[in-house]
Amino acid sequence: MNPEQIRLFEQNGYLLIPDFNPRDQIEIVTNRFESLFRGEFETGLQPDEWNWREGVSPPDLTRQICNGWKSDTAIAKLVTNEKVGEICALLMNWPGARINQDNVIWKPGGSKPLGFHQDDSYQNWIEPSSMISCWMALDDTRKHGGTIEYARGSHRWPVQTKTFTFHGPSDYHEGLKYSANQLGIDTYTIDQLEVKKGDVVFHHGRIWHGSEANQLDIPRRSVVSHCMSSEAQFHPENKSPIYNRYKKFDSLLMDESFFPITYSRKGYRSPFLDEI
Ligand SMILES: O=C(O)CCC(=O)C(=O)O
Repeated sequence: MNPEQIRLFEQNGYLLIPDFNPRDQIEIVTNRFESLFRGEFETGLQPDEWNWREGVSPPDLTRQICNGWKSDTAIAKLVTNEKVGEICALLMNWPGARINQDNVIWKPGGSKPLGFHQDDSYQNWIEPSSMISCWMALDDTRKHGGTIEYARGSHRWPVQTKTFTFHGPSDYHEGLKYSANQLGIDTYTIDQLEVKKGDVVFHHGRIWHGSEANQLDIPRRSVVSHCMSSEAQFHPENKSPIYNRYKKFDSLLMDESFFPITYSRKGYRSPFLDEI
């Protein structure tokens, strides 16, 4: 990381780093997609969220799994990479980084969009309630192929508490337009990224982002490592209906088994990660 990269992240709210993940690792991960979405889990554990199931869910919806790292060691190696944690901590000025959750996303040709949102709108169950994410391309991406889009600089807008349809909305920019209107912002720029497989994009938890329908006949797959501060704790009152399952009765501390520390400036990393 050099000062120019940090400046770009601060200015735009996202930072592209080309050729980050090796091609052989990507191939192993993409080869797991079909079995994962069929419900065949290498580790024997179901992911925390599984929003698309073969033979059950509409074929034109984007397929998403959250916390695939618990179900598959190839996903785990990608999302818990120490370097990812280090860059997240550096860009957010945190003492370290830990996994909040991951996403495994598969947009086959013809699939519907994912609605624009700010990741931090969903983070009121943690303190500090902010995230940074490493979005990892597993395919080359193109305009009209459902690539990731960012509203440049919108990480400086406040967190929107109203939420909008995420899977297959009729207007995937609805939330962004609503917020801009509330804030009196007339113009903004949307960057539709055309990246290569292996490239990654670090994005701020407050940047507005989403992706268009995939109008091409090639898939667009990605894995996202969503990170929070290594010192994040559960919020004393607000709850996540899914992730507060992992909160102990008498403590706000997060257990590393479920929210592993991938990097810390002190040199600590959850030891089990290097045994995966
Ligand atoms: O990959 C996409 O289309 C959306 C990803 C996303 O919402 C995220 O990384 O937070």
